[in-house]
Amino acid sequence: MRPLIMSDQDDDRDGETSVVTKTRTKTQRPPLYKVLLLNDDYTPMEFVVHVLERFFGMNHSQAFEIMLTVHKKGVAVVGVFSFEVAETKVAQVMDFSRRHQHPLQCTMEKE
Ligand code: TYC
Repeated sequence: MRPLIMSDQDDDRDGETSVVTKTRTKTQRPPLYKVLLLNDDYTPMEFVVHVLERFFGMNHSQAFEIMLTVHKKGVAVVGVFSFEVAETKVAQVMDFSRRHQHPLQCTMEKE
């Protein structure tokens, strides 16, 4: 047995005092945006299916299903993206539809 002395707990032989601080950096997730496709009475169903395949990477049966949802309910979320990607998708769909003279509308909203 020997007596408990300071150096057992605190090896402070140089006489300096050190303070350890831990910073917890909160990582902010970037906001996400839903891209919505809207129904109308004139755009052909096959055109909408093609848009969903071409710009949203859906296979034919997924695209057909989502197109029917929009047709029946008026609107559906077709994807969730960062602001820049959502903005690009909306612009691509609107431009493609306009060039084919269809009134198909696509919008985005913050999730
Ligand atoms: N309602 C259209 C029709 O009957 C089809 C359609 C589906 C149009 C989805 C737009 O986003 C849309 N031809």
